[in-house]
Amino acid sequence: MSQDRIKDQKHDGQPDVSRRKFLNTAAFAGLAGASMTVGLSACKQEEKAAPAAAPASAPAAASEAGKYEVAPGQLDTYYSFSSGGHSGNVRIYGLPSGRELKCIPVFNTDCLVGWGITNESKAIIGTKPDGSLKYQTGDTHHVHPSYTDGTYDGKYLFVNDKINSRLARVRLDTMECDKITELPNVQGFHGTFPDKRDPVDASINHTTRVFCGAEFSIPLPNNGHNIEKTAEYRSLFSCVDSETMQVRWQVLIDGNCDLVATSYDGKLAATNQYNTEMGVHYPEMMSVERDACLFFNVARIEEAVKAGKVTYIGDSKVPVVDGRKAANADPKTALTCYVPIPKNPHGVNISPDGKYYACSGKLSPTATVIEHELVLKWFEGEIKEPRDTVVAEPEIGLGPLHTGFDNKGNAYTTLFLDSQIVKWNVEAAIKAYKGDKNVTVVLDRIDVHYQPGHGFTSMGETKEADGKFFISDNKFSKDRFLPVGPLHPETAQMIDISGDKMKLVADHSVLSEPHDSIVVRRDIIKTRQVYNMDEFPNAVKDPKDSGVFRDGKKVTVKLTGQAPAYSMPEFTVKKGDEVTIILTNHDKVEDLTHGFAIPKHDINFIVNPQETKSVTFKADKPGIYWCYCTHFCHALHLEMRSRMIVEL
Ligand code: K7E
Ligand code: CUA
Ligand code: CA
Repeated sequence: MSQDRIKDQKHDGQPDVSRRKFLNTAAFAGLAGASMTVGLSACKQEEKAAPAAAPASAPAAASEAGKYEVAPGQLDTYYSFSSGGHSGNVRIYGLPSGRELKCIPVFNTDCLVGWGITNESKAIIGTKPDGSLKYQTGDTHHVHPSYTDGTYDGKYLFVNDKINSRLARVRLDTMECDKITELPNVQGFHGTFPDKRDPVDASINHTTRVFCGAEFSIPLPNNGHNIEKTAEYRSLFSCVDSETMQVRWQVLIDGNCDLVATSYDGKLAATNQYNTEMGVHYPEMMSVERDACLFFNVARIEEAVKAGKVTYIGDSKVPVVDGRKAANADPKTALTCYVPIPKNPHGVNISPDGKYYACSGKLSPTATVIEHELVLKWFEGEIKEPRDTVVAEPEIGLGPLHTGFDNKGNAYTTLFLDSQIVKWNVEAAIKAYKGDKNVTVVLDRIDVHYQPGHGFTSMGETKEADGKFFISDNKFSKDRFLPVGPLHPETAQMIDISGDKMKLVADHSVLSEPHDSIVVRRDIIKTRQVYNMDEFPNAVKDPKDSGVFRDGKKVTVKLTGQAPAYSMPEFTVKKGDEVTIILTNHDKVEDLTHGFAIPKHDINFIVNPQETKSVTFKADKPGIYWCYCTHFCHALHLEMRSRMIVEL
């Protein structure tokens, strides 16, 4: 694959017409073994009947070009919130323009704002006993905002960290992370989704739970014992309280979790499982023809927790219920339902009408459609086999991963191996599954550039799906942008899905390496322009309160900033002091941020209007240090300084 990549690389600005050979499907067929070959040929037959692919990198017609333009001074109609992958952050860009708006540091450190440097951010990320950060890395895949009654309420955004098994919450009024929770006994925390309303208390119609799937199975507890008993490795599915961010409960399961979806009535959470084999090496993980989509009956799980039918793992105080297959054979009492799905499925997404889950085959060219009502009926004992909840399984193309929906009953699935987006109709697929030969299931295909991972539609994960845009988050961009060395950006390609045919209308470059995004109507997001000084218990409310306050070796320096000066032009500490600087920004003007950097002490952070931040460090180098404002704020920005004197 890497050789192909080098061979195909072009630096002459010409589109590479052979681009679809880039990751050629034959290589993947070899990897996936016999069953993939079956899948391949099956799909090739279907391909003939399907509408032809759009021409390679067809530019939008000239008359169309202005249609998607956001003119200078105009604002975008959507926010896109995007995970940063192993950058550990969350990004925000505007749509349709693709304008980059912000990077929110979450699990990473970021000296733009001082994330991981200020005491306040360190307390959120978590520290070791010596005050240093417990973790400095993260891998964000899935971002989802809080819901009220099936649509976004603009309150929070939740995002996972796959590396260190943490869930973070971002406040949407300030677009800053305010809490991080580590999940006990979990490795490879991948999919996450908040509930869309409270399933237990019908009077509550907003997000109260955030569900978290663990991808990797481990010995439980993972303490050095039972390392070779790989058949006993297990995963946990966790539920976190959206307000307290405490882990409420966990479910012990067979197989693994990958992505997570929640139903609109709050009754079920779902996760796709690619490793029902519970294999340790990938050939084992591909050994069975069907894996599963696993459903959790939220109300029953919470009843079991209440009734004390729980265990505890290791030192964890989180109650764990048994969701393994053998313990849940009787549907009428089952906490979990394992619906068989071909093969190593990836992605589970629910349609905006709340009726269907789509689970893509990844190594099977199919998407499996499961009906929500039928899963509920299985839990009532009215349906015998979990597989009988499947109402369609259309062949859609090679390497299907994630599905977005419009408001007309159509699904749009990313095809990683085909480098395409396929549009298919859900009701038509259901009819075809029942034997109707006169329906057209696959309505359109379009090439994307290249190898799409996630795909999502505007408002498509809410009941307000509007069918305007589909964004294809492609894993490879190769020749689409100016070359910037061996590490390429990714492409978020914007496709207009409002008509019968999909239209590729923009290539947005995105920094490596987003996994998932959501497209949110701008009227839902209500941000604050400035902070409220009263919210910071340590605020230096009056410049007259500034000063150096000593308590033995501990020194607190209270400062305010107002363009173009800090309240103290200089301050003195002694060598060996542990210095805490508290800085309050007294400017009230929107967008008037100040910075504070201390040379040779590795200190760098900002304070936004009316905000207070603090840092603590050791003053161990005698001398003078010009603390200066890093953030351009005023004509006298360069003059905005304070002299720190560290006496011998
Ligand atoms: Cu498909 Cu983390 Cu959603 Cu990446 S996962 S593509
Ligand atoms: Cu204050 Cu620049
Ligand atoms: Ca498998």
